Amino acid sequence: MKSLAVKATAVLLATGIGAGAAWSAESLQDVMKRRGLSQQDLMAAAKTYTPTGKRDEFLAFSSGGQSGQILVYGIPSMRILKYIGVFTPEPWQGYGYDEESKAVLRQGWIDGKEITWGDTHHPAISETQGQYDGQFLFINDKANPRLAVVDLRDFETKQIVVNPIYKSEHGGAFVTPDTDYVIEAAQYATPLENQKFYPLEEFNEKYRGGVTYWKFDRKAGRLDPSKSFSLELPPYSQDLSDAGKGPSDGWSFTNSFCSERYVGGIEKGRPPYEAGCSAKDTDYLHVVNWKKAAELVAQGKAKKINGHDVLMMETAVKEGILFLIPEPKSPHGVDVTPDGKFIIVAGKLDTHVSVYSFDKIQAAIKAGKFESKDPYGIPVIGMKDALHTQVPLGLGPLHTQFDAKQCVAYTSLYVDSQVAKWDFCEGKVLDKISVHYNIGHLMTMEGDSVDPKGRYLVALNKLSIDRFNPVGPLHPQNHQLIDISNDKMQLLYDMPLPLGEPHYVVAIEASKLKPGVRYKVGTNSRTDEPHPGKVRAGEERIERDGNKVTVYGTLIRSHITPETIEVEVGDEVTINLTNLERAQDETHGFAVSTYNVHASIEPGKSVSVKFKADKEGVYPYYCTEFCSALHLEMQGYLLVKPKGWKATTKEIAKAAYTESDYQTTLKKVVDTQAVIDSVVAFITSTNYKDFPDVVNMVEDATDQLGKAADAKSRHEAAAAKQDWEQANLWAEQVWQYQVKAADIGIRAKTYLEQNGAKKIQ
Ligand code: RUQ
Ligand code: CUA
Repeated sequence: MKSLAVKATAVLLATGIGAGAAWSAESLQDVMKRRGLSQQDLMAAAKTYTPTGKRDEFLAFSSGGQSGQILVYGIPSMRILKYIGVFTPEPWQGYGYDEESKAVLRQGWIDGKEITWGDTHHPAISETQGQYDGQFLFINDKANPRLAVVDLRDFETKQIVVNPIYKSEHGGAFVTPDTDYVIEAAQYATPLENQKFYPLEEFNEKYRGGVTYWKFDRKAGRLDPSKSFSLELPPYSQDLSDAGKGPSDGWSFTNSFCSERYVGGIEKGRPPYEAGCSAKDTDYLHVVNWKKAAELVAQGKAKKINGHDVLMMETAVKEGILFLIPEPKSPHGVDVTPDGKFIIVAGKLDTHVSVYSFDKIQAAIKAGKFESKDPYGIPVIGMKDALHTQVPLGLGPLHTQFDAKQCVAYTSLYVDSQVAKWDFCEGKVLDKISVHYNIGHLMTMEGDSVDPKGRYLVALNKLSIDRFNPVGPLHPQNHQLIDISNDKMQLLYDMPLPLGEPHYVVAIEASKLKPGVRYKVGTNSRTDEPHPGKVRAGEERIERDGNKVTVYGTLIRSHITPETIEVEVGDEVTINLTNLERAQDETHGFAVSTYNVHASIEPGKSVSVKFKADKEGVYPYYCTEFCSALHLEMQGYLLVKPKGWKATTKEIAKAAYTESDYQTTLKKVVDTQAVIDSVVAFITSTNYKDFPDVVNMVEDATDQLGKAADAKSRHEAAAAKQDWEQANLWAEQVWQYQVKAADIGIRAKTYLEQNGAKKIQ
């Protein structure tokens, strides 16, 4: 070891590289000195560094803010694993460039208009009995009131729904403990009827807020608009929401700001919104019995607005399912404790967090003890009758998350740029840590479920100012990882995120996720149904019906079938493609020059791309993923011919191959077969059948080799006729099949060696 290091140093010095710094001989102390690292830094590094091949304990799903996407990263390594296209196109995954995903994005068009961005805020993982179950993910779009469903079996967006009565929303997505409903609350009040104008002078009478309960059909994996409903609410700028759990299951809680119902108009000399909307010392927490609301809707007590069931305030008040409680002051987050007993409201413009007791709220409701009614007749429960305690935490408290330890909560302090650790049972502060800078949300592991896992906290900071190398006036966002396993919090890591303001993040134990590695052959991944354009090997074809040309093609290393598509100018072309691979991670891409279509086709998936061949010419198409050594050769031509073009009698030019070329190729085939035989001997000498991944690879390899027989008879027939061009090329094709089989076989062999396969003979 030492002599190697010495040698390496000698080489470096001799070549003049790194003169003066003997890199390879550095000790840990040397590195600490050179990089200016403290013992504390080393500790942080040891807690986050994840060596090659090792995986993370938790996966985080982060809102991608204005990108309309979701980011997936690992904790504690903070390595980004995926961007999921949700409300906006994502080219790598073909999202928005193939027909199946376009159909999902089209669900999110509003009033017939395509919306090409989203303001994603709050992701939520589906729950079973209040525990994250790792099956589905929901996220909202504030600007264009929409909600999306992502299936965590393949991390793909399956559905987008548009809220039928709002023009913006913020308080979503929050799930009820069994994911019966996904909650989405409005933000800026507007008339609920679509495309209806009322002047601002009629704000109090005609403008409304609300909260929507989207019914989730878990079996279908989709939201069911026909069974979803909303509750009409006053124009109080509803903000965040949370669902009750345990004793408070069946209830939901929604904050508000600007319950002043102030209408600005600075250009007309009126004081601005910010002054008028924060003038009062309190706003209202909305307390809703959603279980009872659902029953009332089922009994036909809702009114249809824009074809959607809306339970009007009048009905809600009469039926006793809607209450208000004052809360200080322009509050932001509302978070139900894991035991479901308390509701924590963070003050934003007030230094306190207010801890409301669900028991006390229920007692007041039972006793009919209300301090007043709001202008819409909604009973108001006195603050002191509902409060458990109030704790002064600091400036700008926004959001709260929970620890695995009883009664321990963490609240973000936006103005102070700190995280406060505190006890919500006793009402006392335990610790504080500074973050950089202006923290918005914060997130602990499964920290909004009934069973938080503790361990780590991520601070989602709005500003990063000087934390990273400057990249122009627009700075990255900063997710800071904090160790919360001890009494004192320790800052571990800064992760810059180069995507629009990431609002909220949720993190789940990685072991709870069970994503697939391939689809059943011929699956439309966006509907989970068999794809009408799917074909198996040997069934590829091109059909014409009038000016409609439909291609039924396949992809497998390293060719696209068909390799030529001939159409006429003006034809409407649909290309269906099925990836026939079984091996893990053998994705092929598909693109046609200048027609703006792209697809990512994972093993088993079928997709289609569609375009009008409106330009005469020659357009290469090819695979866009580096899928094998012959990836670049995974190509073909779309020939767009002028109308009435007569086929040429000329043949494609031949290459001058000789008999000796043919013999050389045959020798290559024999040598390669020897390699394959030795790999096969190794694999079959082990218990490889215990490794499903290897079984799949072996099947793929056998498939490839199986095709060689046909190529072999072709080269032998050509050789008999002394057609050395055909003989040599078909022999080459035999070799291509062998190379692919050997490639997969070697992957399988490596996999077995690395995963402890046992010899069985
Ligand atoms: S919000 S920084 Cu959109 Cu969740 Cu609070
Ligand atoms: Cu398939 Cu590259």
